[in-house]
Amino acid sequence: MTDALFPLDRGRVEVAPGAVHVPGWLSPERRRGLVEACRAWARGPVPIRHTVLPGGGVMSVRTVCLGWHWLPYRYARTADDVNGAPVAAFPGWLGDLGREAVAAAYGEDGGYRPDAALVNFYDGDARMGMHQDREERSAAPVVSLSIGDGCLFRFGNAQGRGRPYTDVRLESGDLFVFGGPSRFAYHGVPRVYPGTGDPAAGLRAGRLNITLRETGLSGGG
Ligand code: MD3
Ligand code: FE
Repeated sequence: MTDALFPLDRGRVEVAPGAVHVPGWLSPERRRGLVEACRAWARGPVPIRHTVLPGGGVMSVRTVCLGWHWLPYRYARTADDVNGAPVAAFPGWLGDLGREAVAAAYGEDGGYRPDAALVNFYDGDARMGMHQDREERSAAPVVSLSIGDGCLFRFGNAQGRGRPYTDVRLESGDLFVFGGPSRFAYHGVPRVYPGTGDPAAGLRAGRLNITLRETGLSGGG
């Protein structure tokens, strides 16, 4: 089929039902703006940190949250595992970007109203093990935006951490939307490729990933 008949198909790859990859979706200007915003969010009110897991493990990724603070394994309005401060507000413009992203992936935004963002920073050695995102009380999609160094993203299945999985390389500017049957699939980042980034975006090294979520929570959680 041609792009003239199906303009929405341009550059979209449906990796699994409901899991849509749109390479290079973020314009260079938007990448720069998001890097600037992430720098400000990383400073506070809750500083970006390595999450400590209940068993004592320390995540290699550094994370800062907006709207709701994620800690293992719940959301809260205050960063109870960092400095106790109220989490920064979820900006309206980021919700608008999330709706635009869902529309780019699925052809319509489905009334998407994200209320939480997790900003993950990966240095060259950081990894994220296979996991499910299950703390949300909503089946709405997760929107993922990547900036900086490329990585290997492993998209698995909803039954367990193991095979079958699909390996996808994510690059600076890529959008991924995970909805429908893909929403509760296991996924992870087994490696980052240092030096493959996007200096024009304002990141000298490392990888940023911003995920938007609907928590389905209200009030103080
Ligand atoms: C599929 N982040 O923050 S983004 C996470 O690149 C997380 O930092 C990774 O996994 C990162 O939880 C992967 C892609 C992603 C995010 C959330 C998902 C894929 C997902 C939720 C459900 C299914
Ligand atoms: Fe995840």
